[in-house]
Parts: sequence; structure tokens; C-alpha cells
Amino acid sequence: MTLQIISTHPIAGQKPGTSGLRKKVTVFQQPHYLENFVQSIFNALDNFQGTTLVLGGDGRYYNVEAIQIILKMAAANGFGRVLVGLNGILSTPAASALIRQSRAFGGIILSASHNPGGIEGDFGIKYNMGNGGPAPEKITDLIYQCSQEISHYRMIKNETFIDLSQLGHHRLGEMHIEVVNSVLDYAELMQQIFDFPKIQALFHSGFRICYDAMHAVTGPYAKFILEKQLGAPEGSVINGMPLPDFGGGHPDPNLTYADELVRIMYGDNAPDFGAASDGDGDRNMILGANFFVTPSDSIAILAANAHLVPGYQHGLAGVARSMPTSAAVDKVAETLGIPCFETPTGWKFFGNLLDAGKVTLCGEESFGTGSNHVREKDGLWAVLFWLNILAVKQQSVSEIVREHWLKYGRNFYTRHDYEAIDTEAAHRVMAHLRQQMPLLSKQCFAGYCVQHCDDFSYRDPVDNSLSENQGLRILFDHQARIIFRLSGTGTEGATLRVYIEAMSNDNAEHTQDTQHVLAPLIKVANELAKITELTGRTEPSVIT
Ligand code: VG1
Ligand code: CO
Repeated sequence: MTLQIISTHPIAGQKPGTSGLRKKVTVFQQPHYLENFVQSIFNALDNFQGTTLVLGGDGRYYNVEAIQIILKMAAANGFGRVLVGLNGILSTPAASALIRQSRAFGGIILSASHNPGGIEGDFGIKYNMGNGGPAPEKITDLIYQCSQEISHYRMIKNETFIDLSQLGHHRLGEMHIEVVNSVLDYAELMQQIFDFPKIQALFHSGFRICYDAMHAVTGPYAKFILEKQLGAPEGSVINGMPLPDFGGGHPDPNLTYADELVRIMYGDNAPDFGAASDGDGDRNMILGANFFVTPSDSIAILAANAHLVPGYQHGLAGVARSMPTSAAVDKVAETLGIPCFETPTGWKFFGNLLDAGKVTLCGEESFGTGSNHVREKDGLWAVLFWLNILAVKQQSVSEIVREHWLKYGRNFYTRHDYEAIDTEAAHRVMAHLRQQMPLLSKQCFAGYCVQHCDDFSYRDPVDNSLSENQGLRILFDHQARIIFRLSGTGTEGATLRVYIEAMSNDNAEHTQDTQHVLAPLIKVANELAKITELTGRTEPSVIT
């Protein structure tokens, strides 16, 4: 094998965000761009010579080309073995499971998750550690630092394209490559956690599901598990074929972008259960017939019913949620007498808590739910968890949620996103809010009085690391909150996220519309942040 040492220069902006480095495909296609970042990952790691690397992505445009480049770089950098998903495809949770099962040194996941794909769309890359979880901040900071100092990268010279379209073994220089089918391993893991016979019986009794894979990575996993193993009728999985541009759609499972599923679930003769997952398969949206379950409620309901599922029948060690996620799960934790941790946004902050055995379930308001079975959020796992609960309780989705509200109260919750706004305008909004915060204490707005304001910071209870500036919080009495943060995953301008929550113990109010109940607080948020004045936007681009 011929080792090439190729000279390069640092490229600005290779700073990983909430979940890896995400940029337009055309940015990644620039000379040396991908290579620089991959070499920076390797430069930030120690002692991986001869070890195993897991490699795969969500199948979006440029996935296959990037994998061929990374294989040649992994060989030149001294990895002993690379496990690659069939056709270069691995869902994010399956990659996490594979890293753990194969005791790999780590993994490289190629994904921009819920961002649009195709030649005009986004691409992304992130590094996961040997525990299967996203690299923590101290590693992503180091990767960034390496990207700013890089002078050369290593790659072997080899013109042959490794055939990833079939299972099998290859050699590249000294390195061994194995093309694996992760669907089977993943399905087996799910079978260990959930009561498959009970779910089979549920489908057998005529229960109907519609699962929208959004032409993204979960299609093959969902078809195999739901239709083949669990016996849901063929056609229960829609948009099940992964496409490089996700069929032109936006693979983000929410009420705006999963519109086909929403039409079915709110139409005549709607199925009993609806679900969707995102580009890389780590997010989930849960629907009943004519009914939407917010992700914040979903994690609370899973926690409250976990004892019904074989994998969690002995109880939960604790739960964790990202700071902007509603406090619905906190109440369940209190009732169960287990700890509830509040972390910054991004799955990487759950890793230490899971590794230390402090928590079993984790969730984010952004349609992310997961557990200690892997170290990523897991869309299909959440769907199976719901199916297992539905099979045991023999109630409808809406009945389960309403019963939950009756017992714990309802945390009305919404997120308003202002996408692709001017970056400077976004920073002006945050600066304006920061400036006002010291003056807000004890002031009342629309009947809500401010109790506390801060810029959220988190001290990791396991390694004591500190993460600051994680979102501006305005906490009111009666458990109401408004939170502002800027997205760390967008690729165009800036995205301002406004999270609004209010608690209701009044059962008669529980069936009211969320936007209606939260309207006064939404108005307060817009006025305090001067959103229209500073950004020119009169309404959010997406409401979830
Ligand atoms: C968003 C979500 C966050 C999630 C992240 C990655 O980040 O808010 O909760 O962990 O996406 O999810 P941000 O910084 O844009 O708010 V995924 O499915 O895109 O890997
Ligand atoms: Co995702």
C-alpha cells in the first residue's frame, strides 16, 4: 500500500455544533474539507492503532463518496478494522449499538439528521466514543482545535472503490473492512427489551399502525421489525425506501414536515397509532388517531409505564431531560422516588449519566427519547416502547395521555422556531435579553411573575465539567417558563428557538388547544425579546 501524506491548510469554521459538524453538501465537497475534519478527529484521539472503527451514515447525498474517502484515511491512520453498514447505511442508534456490541474504539456517523438532503441540502459528520455515544465537549473542542492547526492528512493511494452493496470482507492496505447488516443486530436488541409476542398479538387483533420513515434511514429497520417480525400488515410502513434526497422532503418528524402522516392520522378511518422518525433514525413522533403526543409528554409517559416493559420491569435508576424539555417527566420521577437530571441540549450530555448508571431513560423536547440500551436517542425504540405499553394497557393513545394528565397535571408546552434569520439579528436578540435579565426579577407579565432568570449552566455530576451559556431562562411562578436559545445544528444564518411552558392542574382545561392556552406567555416572549423589531419576523417558521 502507498501511504500519502497530503499537505493542507486549516479551514475556518470546522466547529462541531450540538451534534457534529453540519454544513451544506457543497461546503463538504470543497477540496480537503472532509479530509481535514476526519484527520482532525483522528488527531484528537489516542491509541487507536489496530482497533475497530464503526462507519456509516443516514444515506443522504455524498454518504457513499465520503465513506470511500474515510476508509482510505482510516487505513492510513492505522485502524485495524472498519465495520461499515450495508450500502454505507447505519441509523444513528444502530451505529451506537454496533460500537458497543463490537467493542469498537469509536465510530464515525455521517448525518445531518433532520436537515434536508440532496445536492443542495446538508451533510454532516460526527464522532462517537467507545461507549457508543457522541463525543463529549472536551473531545469536540479538541477536534476543532486540531482543525485549526492541521498541516497534512494521511490517506492511502488506492483507486478501487470498496463494494458496499453486498455483505462481505475486504482489505485496504493492512486494514480489514467488513460490510455488515445492522438491521438484524438491532432487531435482536429490540427483542431483548420489548415483549414481541404481546405486540404481535396486538397487531393480530386488528390494531393498525402507520409508520412514516420519511424516505430516510429507518425504512429497512421498520419494515423488518414492524411488518416482518411483529406482523403489522404490509404497507404499515410508508416512505420506507431510503433516498439520498429523502424524496425532496424535510426528514424532520413533526406536525409541519411529516404532513403525509399527519393527514392520515387526522383523516377519516385513521389508524390507531402513527409514528415517524427523522433522517438518521434517532428522533420519533408519536400520534394516536386524531391525537398528537408532545415529546415532553412522551418521555414522562414512558417513564411512568416503564415497569410494563420487560427491559425496564425492575425499575428505573433515574431519568434525565434537556433543560428546555418540559417538566412533565420531573413529576413522574418525584412520584417514583428517583432522581431527575436537567442537562443542556444535545445527547452528548446524557452519556456520563448513562455510563455511571445514574439514569435509565432520557428525553429531549426535540422528538428525542432513549435509554441505556445505546448511547443515542432511538426513534424506533420509542415506537416499540409505546406499542408495548399499548399492548399491555389495551387503551388508546389519547386515553393513556389523558389519564396521565389527570394524575400528574398537564405541562402545556410549545417551541417556536425562527429559522434562517440573520445571524447578527439573532445575536442582537440574545444580547438584548441578557441585558434585561437582571431587571426582570419580581416583575409580572400577563399574570405570571418572574422568580428567577439565568443563562443555564451545567456541572456534570460525573466528571465535574462545566458547560456554560446553554440558554436564557425566565422562570415564572406556577411552574411557567420561557427559554431562548440559538440552534447549534442549522446551516443557514441562525435559528432562534423559543420554548414556552405553563402548568395546569385544572382537569377541565386539559383538552384545550396548546397555542391558545400559552398565547399570553407567547406574547410576553415576543415582546421581551423584541423578536419582530430585531429580526423582522412576525411569526415563527415552525411551531412544534
Ligand atoms: C437540535 C435539538 C436538540 C437535538 C439536536 C440533534 O439541536 O434542539 O435537542 O439534540 O438537534 O438532534 P439545536 O442545537 O438545533 O437546537 V438530531 O436528530 O439533529 O441529531
Ligand atoms: Co436525528
